[in-house]
Amino acid sequence: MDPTDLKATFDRDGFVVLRGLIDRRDLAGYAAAVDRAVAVRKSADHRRLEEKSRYEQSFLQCQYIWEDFPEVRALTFHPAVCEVAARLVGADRLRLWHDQALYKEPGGLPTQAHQDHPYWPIAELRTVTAWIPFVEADEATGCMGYVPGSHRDAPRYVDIFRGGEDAASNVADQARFVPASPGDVIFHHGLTMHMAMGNRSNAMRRVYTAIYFADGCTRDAGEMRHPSVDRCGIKPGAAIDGAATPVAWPIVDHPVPEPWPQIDDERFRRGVQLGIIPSLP
Ligand SMILES: O=C(O)CCC(=O)C(=O)O
Repeated sequence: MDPTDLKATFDRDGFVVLRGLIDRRDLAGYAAAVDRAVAVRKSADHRRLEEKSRYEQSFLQCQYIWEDFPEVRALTFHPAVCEVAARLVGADRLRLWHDQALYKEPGGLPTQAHQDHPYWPIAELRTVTAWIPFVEADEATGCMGYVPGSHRDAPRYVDIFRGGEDAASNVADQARFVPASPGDVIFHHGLTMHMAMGNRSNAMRRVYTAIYFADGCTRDAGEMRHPSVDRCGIKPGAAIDGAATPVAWPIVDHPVPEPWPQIDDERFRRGVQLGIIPSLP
């Protein structure tokens, strides 16, 4: 897609699909690296799908895997992906907020509708997620649906973690569901309302995402905690520029992560135990 059309589509709809942005052979290597990360991170979690919470039944989630699995970095900092992301948020310099594997298990439930930005303590709205499938993402495996234009709506926090409100029931009718193939990348704005279908197939729906933001964005004034800023002591009003959120564009050498502080907090311990966050010393 022509770069001007790309930005115009993103500004109009709040999402845009780039077909074949990543070479399929390269993608197979990245997918193998992310598979290894998920296998290691999730090796201590032996629960069956039905033993998990509503949220956990929508996908296995492993965040910040670029940090403890260096071979994932070639995807996190993929030049074509980062260049498009920078263009979409109108930034000369782009930073990574965090990455994650979102593997929807066979029988996995639909991902409930939500906007992402309300989960992040970032004051400015210049954020974008790259959604990168390793398999055919379709109505059987769990493709994404986006509500066109919803990035112009006010931020609304939906507590999908506790499964309180099934916002999907209200907005699924307005969503455009977008099948995607390996090599395609779908970019969505941090305020775009989105969801995903359940996985009715017998195979894992393997997807990797990376969230980027324009360099210069600052921590908002609220009290929300988040490792991407807390780890580096970023204070409200300050630029988010710590080692947890390295520059991703223009092209840089792959960054080297800093160790995670040991936080004496039950939620943090549970996150490590379930493989959601790294157990880096
Ligand atoms: O892949 C999914 O099921 C949901 C993805 C999502 O919510 C996101 O990338 O923000």
